[in-house]
Parts: sequence; structure tokens; C-alpha cells
Amino acid sequence: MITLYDCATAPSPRRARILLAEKGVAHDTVQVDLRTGEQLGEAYRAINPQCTVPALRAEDGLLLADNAAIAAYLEARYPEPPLMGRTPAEKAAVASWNWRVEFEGLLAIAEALRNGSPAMANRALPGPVNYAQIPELADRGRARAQQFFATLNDQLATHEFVAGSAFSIADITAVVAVDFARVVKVKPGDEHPHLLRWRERMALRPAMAL
Ligand SMILES: N[C@@H](CCC(=O)N[C@@H](CS)C(=O)NCC(=O)O)C(=O)O
Repeated sequence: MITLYDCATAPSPRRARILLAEKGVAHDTVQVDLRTGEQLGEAYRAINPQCTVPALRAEDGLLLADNAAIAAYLEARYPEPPLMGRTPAEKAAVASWNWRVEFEGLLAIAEALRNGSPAMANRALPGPVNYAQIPELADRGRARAQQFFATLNDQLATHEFVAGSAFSIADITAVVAVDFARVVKVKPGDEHPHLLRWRERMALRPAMAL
């Protein structure tokens, strides 16, 4: 059985959780407690030296240490339903939007949270190395997250899904980013009607409740 190393309260493993559900892949789940620093302990470090979740272990022992690897692997192994585009142009659009949602959305929110929260002092970046916070990055991160909401709203004004006309991993990443933004008090509002409509449609997919 495939094993997902997860943390129920964290955004990055939620992406893998939703992807596994959308693909209908049965798996075991192991919770890693990020609040107590379990990801930095010896046991988990031996599983994923990057000290982050998600990680996924296949039946043959292959260890996938991040969402990029997990998505590439699951798409190749379980091609239906395709979630990374069918045609060359669709594949390119999914790759582009997934990266934009990661960089302009998830990383902006993480920048705001990790540089502003006293609980994350010295943990301004995930991973085995400690980095000090830069308090100014909290405000910049929040501004970038707000700009990301505007960008997403514009895209969804003329496209049914984030990467175009088909549901894809870019929608999964975007749902996770939009929901995660609440932790830094950035929320979609009346100025984002297309984003709000898309989020309501996404809520009809059972996997999005995970
Ligand atoms: N590139 C990774 C990023 C994963 C990541 O940043 N995970 C966070 C949880 S959302 C983590 O493991 N944090 C551990 C820490 O902060 O020490 C991916 O998307 O797979």
C-alpha cells in the first residue's frame, strides 16, 4: 500500500491528500506532528531528509519528498483522470499556473505567516536549517497574497478552471492556497466574484473537504 506522510493541519500535505482522492488511490496515512517538531526528529529525517510533509512512499520503497514528485508520479502511474493536462498546450498551461499559484500564492502566504508569527521564530523557512525571521517580509507577503487573489480572479473571469477549460492540479493548489490565506487574514471578498464562484464550484468536489 502507498503511504502518505501527512499533517492534517498543514496546507502542503493537503495538496497531496486531495490529489490522491481525486485519483481514487487507496493509501495509508501517517500523521507527522509539525507543532511538536516531529518533522525535525531523527525518525522522520530518515524518511525525508528535507524534513517536510508531504512525503509519499510507494510499495516498492520509492520515497517521493515533495508535491512536485508526488504529482508527477501519480499522474504517470494513474493517468485517469488526467490532472496535468492532456495536450502539449494543456500540460504547459497546468505547469505554468501550478507554479504561479505556488510562487505568488502559497509562498507569499507562507512568507507572511512564517516571518510574522512568534511561534515560528527561527523557522522562517521549512527544512532542516533554521533561518531567522525578517519581520518586513510579513507585510510584503500579505500584499503579495492580496495581489495573487486579484490575479486568480482575473484568470477565472475568462476561464472555467485555473489552467483553462479542465480541472487540474492547478485548481487543487489554488484551493489550498486560497483557504490557507485565512491564517494571514487575507480572504476573497466582493471584489473577487469569479474567484468566489470558482471556489463554490470546487466545494462540490468531495476531495476538497479533505
Ligand atoms: N516543497 C514542499 C513544501 C512542503 C512544505 O513546506 N511543507 C511544510 C508544511 S505546509 C512543512 O513540512 N513544514 C515543516 C516545518 O515548517 O518545519 C512541497 O510542496 O512538497
